[in-house]
Amino acid sequence: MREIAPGAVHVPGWLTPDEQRHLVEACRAWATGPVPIRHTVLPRGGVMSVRTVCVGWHWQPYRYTRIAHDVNGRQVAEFPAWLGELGRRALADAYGHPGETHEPGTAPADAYGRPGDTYEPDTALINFYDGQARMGMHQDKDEKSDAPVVSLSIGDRCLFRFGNTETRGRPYTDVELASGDLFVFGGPSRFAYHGVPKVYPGTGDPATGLASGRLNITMRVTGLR
Ligand code: MD3
Ligand code: FE
Repeated sequence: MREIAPGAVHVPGWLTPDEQRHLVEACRAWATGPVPIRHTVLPRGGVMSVRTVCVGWHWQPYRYTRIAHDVNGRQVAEFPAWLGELGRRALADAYGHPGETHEPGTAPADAYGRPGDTYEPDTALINFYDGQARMGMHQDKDEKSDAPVVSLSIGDRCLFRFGNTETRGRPYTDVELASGDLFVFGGPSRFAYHGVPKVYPGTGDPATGLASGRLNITMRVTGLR
């Protein structure tokens, strides 16, 4: 466990192999529909190199809707209760369990005094990276809530770049993310720039169910209803 910046906690190897297989299976099912996985088209005509499918709420740049107007006009799959529980467990493990005592000043400064208890993510964005896919430095600002983001990585390793809240550029910290890693971004890290400059093909274990590529699942609270 490593705190990269205040509220940004990396927990390597958090998911068990069974949990990774279960998530891969769930993502594979969501990728087929009701709204199939696709390359998101940006408002100015660019096409993202990652492929994305959403549950709970559909993200398109730069808003959340229930209906995937930019794909097939269908409503996205419902956000499953089991995924919310995984999110609460992730927050509790990254930020400390209820009743656990912290050294003064080590608990992140956010609304989660008993971390995880009240966290209710209502959307997950599932990104699939082939060997060429990248994600440029960006902030996630379409959510109307400052609740933490929970990120789970499965498959090939990648280079993850975690920046600052002011600019796309330096200072940033580069971290390698591997299959099973958990990353939580809350408090002052919630609105930091971040991106994925590189994936390392052939570094994943096919036993996860992913023969190649990288899967990233992020849970968020949209603040919408
Ligand atoms: C920090 N995904 O979906 S995960 C994204 O690996 C996104 O697919 C990358 O950036 C991926 O928006 C990075 C880590 C991550 C995700 C969301 C964040 C870091 C974040 C939101 C706020 C701050
Ligand atoms: Fe992001």
